[in-house]
Formats: sequence, C-alpha cells, structure tokens
Amino acid sequence: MTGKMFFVPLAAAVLISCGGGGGTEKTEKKVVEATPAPAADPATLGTIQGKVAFTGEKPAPKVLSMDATPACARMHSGPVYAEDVVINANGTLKNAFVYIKSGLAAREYPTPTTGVKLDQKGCVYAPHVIGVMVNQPVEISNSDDTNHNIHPMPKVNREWNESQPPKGDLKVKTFPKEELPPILFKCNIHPWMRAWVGVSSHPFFAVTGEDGTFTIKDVPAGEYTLEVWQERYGVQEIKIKVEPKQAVTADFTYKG
Ligand SMILES: [Cu+2]
Repeated sequence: MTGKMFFVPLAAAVLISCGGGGGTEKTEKKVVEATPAPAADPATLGTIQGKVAFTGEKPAPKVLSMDATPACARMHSGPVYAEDVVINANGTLKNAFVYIKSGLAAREYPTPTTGVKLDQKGCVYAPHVIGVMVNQPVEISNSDDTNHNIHPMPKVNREWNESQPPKGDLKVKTFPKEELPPILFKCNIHPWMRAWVGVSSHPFFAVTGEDGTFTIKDVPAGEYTLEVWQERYGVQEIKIKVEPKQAVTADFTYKG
C-alpha cells in the first residue's frame, strides 16, 4: 500500500516534466511490451507426411574430378559422385527440402539451441542438404587433413567466406534471416564442393533421406502451401489442409 502510494505521484511527476515542450507526441507515447504468442493447443496439431518421387529417366551419375587435387583424390579409393541428384533405390529423391511456404499464423517459434552439423570429409560436404531455423547454430567441421574455405552464397543473408585449416576448430555460424530455398555453400579451394543450408523462420521443414519420405510433426491445423525444392529440378508446391490429430499425405513427383 505504502509503495503504491509512493509510486503514483512519482509517475505523475515524470509525466509533468515531459509535458513541457513535447506536446502530444510525448503524452501519447506508450511502452508496448512484446507478449510471446501462446503455445498452440496440442489438440489442434497434426502431421504432414509424404514422399518425393522421381519418375523421369534416371540421369547418368556425375563423377567429381578431384584429380587436380591429390590431397583430396587420395582420400578416395573409387569414384565420388555429385549429389545434385540422388535417386534412391525406391525411385524417390534424396536431399529434397520440404517446407511450409505460406499459411502459418504470425507466431514466434523458439530457436533450437542445439546446432546442426555440417562436415567436410573427403573433400565433400556432408550432409549435402541441411535445414536450420533462423539463428540456430550451424556447426561446421573439417575432418580432412587439408584446408577448406567455406563460402555461403546467400541471396538474403550476408555473404562470407572463411578458411578452415586441417581438422580445424569448429565454426559455429548462424543466419539471422529466413532464406528458402536453401543457401548454396561452396568451397573456394575445391570447386566441386557443394552443400545447401535452408534457413526457416519456423520448425516445419524436412529433408528427404534414403527412402525419399518426410514427416513434419506438430503442425497447427490449417491450410498451407507446402513447397519442395530440389537442387537440379527446382521447386513445386501443393495446397494441403492439416486437421487436428490427423496425418495429411503430401506426395510430390519430379519428372526430371
Ligand atoms: Cu574444400
């Protein structure tokens, strides 16, 4: 009671002291506190699942030529293939990046503090495609006995390139802006090296693996545009409706 009685006149005094020359601008100024969006009700969440099929003629695999760089070539006993198109045994595509492109309500999703690993091993990036949320750490390592120079080529975020010595210290990088389709990562020393890093403002994305399927969980019920990106074959989108506690199927097909 006493504290409150004391506070009120103090606030009034501040107001009066500001009121002199400022006019209406100062009296209308309010402190708006950011209120975190309420967590979505679990009973309203659903799942998106599907696969990314490939029905075209299978392209001939491209061998990466490391001959000019013995430090890399000697790490391999056989040919190393480009990963711009990887067709799985079941006729699906690996490394396709699937994400909700539009339809989500404005909501701040917490950024995971755990990083996503991107290694350079045998003079190739591994994995070839990863996804992170905005400001989520990308943990870049060099497992090789040779230098690399990591060079992201973003269109939205800031471009940079940094060398990483043999088995050098982990580089932990973040990207402050959403960037989808993913950012191309090159290496300025080895022109064949390629990786792609998708940066999403929300957690509803997935990268297809060796069975070409994806699952995106805990999606708020609603109608969305779902997009898939594939390095060589580009983007496709479909409209989907997520129902509470249901799984909606969202299959894509690339014809090559
Ligand atoms: Cu390199």
